[in-house]
Amino acid sequence: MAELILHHYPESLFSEKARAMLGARGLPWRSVIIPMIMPRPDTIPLTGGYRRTPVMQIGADVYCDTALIAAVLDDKGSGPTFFPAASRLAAQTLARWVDTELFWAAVTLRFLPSNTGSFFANSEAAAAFAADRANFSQGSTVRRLPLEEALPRYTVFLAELEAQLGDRRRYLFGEDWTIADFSTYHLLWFIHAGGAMAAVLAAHPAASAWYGRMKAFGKIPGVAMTGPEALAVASAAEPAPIIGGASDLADIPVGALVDVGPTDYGVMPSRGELLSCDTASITIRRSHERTGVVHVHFPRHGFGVARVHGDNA
Ligand SMILES: N[C@@H](CCC(=O)N[C@@H](CS)C(=O)NCC(=O)O)C(=O)O
Repeated sequence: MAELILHHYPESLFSEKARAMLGARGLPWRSVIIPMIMPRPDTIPLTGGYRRTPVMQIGADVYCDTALIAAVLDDKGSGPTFFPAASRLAAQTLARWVDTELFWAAVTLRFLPSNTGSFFANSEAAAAFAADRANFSQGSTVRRLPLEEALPRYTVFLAELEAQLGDRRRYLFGEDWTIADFSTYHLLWFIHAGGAMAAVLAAHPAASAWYGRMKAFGKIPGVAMTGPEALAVASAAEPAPIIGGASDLADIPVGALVDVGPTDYGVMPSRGELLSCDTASITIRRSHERTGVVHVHFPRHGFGVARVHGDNA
């Protein structure tokens, strides 16, 4: 199997979700640390525009968004599936709610002045981050949560988590993990990384014990690789063939030039030739002088496809 290359940065919560999934399944991985803010000259050639973190690369295939990364990792390594048949819908739906709704509570809580901890090296870094994220937020369709909404959203969730785990089960849906454990874990990791809310978690013993078990998965490091080395890997590889690629979009056929991007925030799209679009994923083909031809894959849920016409092509 070609190496699993994660493009990420240490402070990124969705990267922590990917790192924990890799660790849980016992998978060796390569670690490309990207800057916390733009520019990212060794990442954008791979994605063609998408700028959210993390992305996972396997040879000349690039997987955007941890929802898709989870699906790709699920048949690799060892251990229980992230999507057990008995609780698949519940686990996926909880994971999505946590990744999109509880996420905004986590952002508010993590960036409280008392909870920012060592996130920023100095005030210049904080100002540069704010400017970068203002840019990132352009075109966003979501609302930032004020503290009076964010705090109860989290504490109510934590109380329910405690109740769910109260029968001494190991994971949210029983003795084996599901995708919901990894989504929930990375949110708690982010909120509690700042230290100021430690007492809130400590007051929930079952959730704390579960959190400790999950955190161990995120501690297994990848082997360092540089961005240029990762681009060279893409350049030397061929993308995995797309079998029976079809488009379920009424007005956009396979072969069309399209922009694909998130529909909620960080909406910067990637441009390429549509290879397939179905309920599992969207795939485009694109090329760059530093990567050769790559296939870039996105989840279907939460992403939009727009045809690029004439003058915009
Ligand atoms: N749904 C996405 C969310 C990714 C996301 O929001 N990542 C944050 C960092 S944790 C991000 O992209 N921030 C802006 C950036 O890194 O440029 C996923 O599951 O991967």
